[in-house]
Amino acid sequence: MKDIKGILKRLQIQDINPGVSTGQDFWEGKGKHVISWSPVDGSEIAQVTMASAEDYRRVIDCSQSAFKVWRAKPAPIRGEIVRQIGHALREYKTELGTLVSYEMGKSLQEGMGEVQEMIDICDFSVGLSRQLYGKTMHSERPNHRMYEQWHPLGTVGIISAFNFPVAVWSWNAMIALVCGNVCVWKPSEKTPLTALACQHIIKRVFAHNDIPEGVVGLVCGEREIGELMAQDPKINLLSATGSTRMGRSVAEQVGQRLGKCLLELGGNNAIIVTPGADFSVAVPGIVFGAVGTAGQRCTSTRRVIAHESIYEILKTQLVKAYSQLKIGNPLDEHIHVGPLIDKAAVDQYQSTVDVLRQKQQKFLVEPEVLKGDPYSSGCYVRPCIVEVEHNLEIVHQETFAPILYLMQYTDLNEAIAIQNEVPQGLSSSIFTLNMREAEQFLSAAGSDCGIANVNIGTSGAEIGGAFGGEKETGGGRESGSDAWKAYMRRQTNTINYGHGLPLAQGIKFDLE
Ligand code: UN1
Repeated sequence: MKDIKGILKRLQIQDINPGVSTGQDFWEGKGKHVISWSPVDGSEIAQVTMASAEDYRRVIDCSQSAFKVWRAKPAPIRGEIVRQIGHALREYKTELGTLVSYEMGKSLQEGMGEVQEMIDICDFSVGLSRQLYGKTMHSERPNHRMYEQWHPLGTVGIISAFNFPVAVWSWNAMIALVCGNVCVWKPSEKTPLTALACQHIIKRVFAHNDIPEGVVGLVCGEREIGELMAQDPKINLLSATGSTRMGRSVAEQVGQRLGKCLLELGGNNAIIVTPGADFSVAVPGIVFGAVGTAGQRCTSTRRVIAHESIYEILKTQLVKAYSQLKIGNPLDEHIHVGPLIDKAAVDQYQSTVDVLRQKQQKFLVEPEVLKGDPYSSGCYVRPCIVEVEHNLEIVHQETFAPILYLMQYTDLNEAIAIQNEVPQGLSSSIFTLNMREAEQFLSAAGSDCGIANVNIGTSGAEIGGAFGGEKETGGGRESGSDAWKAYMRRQTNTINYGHGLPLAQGIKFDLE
């Protein structure tokens, strides 16, 4: 067992922690005391005092004045601060990665991977700070110059989910910061300690660089804080990650005030396995996608659509691979699958299993809620595989658990139609060595998802690409490519350096 106490100490986590911060300043929220329980062993890790509405307003007001200072700093100088944040994260990678694993339950490998993802986005953002390019255009009028430039929006609110308790915040925050915004983070109430640990790690960077309070705020809080954010016109962009239900409520409230939001919601990701697939790549790709993070990624593989000619053999190989899975304490490096986040998640797993049984679907690997040592937290389940009819309602819903649906197809058009028939549209893959099949899958008539891969699984995207999906996934794009544009406002500028006033579209307007 890792030295959790020592790690908490190095990350400045105490028994009871002030859950509100504007940077270097931390204070006790007047909301509830919330206990963070580890799903790994069921023990209480520490407590956090959550923000009240008043605490929230204090953070927002502070962010508003900080914005005036922060936006005046040249973007590459803002990039330098982010470079130092990336450096601080490198120093604490082991500690933070371990806490992610202990508080959230994902494997230590994946906990470290999550911190690596934060470091990567810092590096990306540093480069970006010198590349916030606008276009120039040729004006139709003589002696005129036209161009567009990008300005920061103001305060960016970030609501993050338990499954990526720190990385998704950093995708948003680091890009928002180099763009000249300030940010306010409401982490999941299930994983407040990893968020607090981040704030402690980066506060040193603020201290060394005389950064004003309010540039990076943290409000550990419950659902009501998220609602305040959604309704608050002082939040210029609200980036929210979580369930489709949460996203719909955020979008409605933000829409009511004609504000901006960026949504990264549920997925129901499928992998198509074609007759010519390389099984040595496809099988581990499917298994990692389905059981990684115990099936609690928004990119987790939930459906496998396999060609009838290879269906039986794929089935056998998947069942064999599942028999080798080691389920247990995620801090042990040999373990593949840790616990679900809490008992409510286990109940959801169980109720989906019940529906599947009621509908007489056939389990190939039986589901089970694991009991006894080392599963005494009550949060461990066995990843299962079930053969299903593709159009069942339950199959079209996202269950955040390691339940893999297996189905057959006859021709690729049918497989693509099955892949696209769900309301979510985040990630998708095809395993094929046939170029025509791959290109058909990637064409406009192919996958309707924001992410479409060939010969890799649905999860584990790199930060360099734009991340997000269509339909009920919410349409937002975060992280790499030109996702930064969502964090800025575009301004078109036309400058007349001549002596006359020619009008566009040749309109004449002569006075006299
Ligand atoms: C999420 O599950 O919310 O592509 C994000 C992946 C990770 C991010 C997942 N890089 O699986």
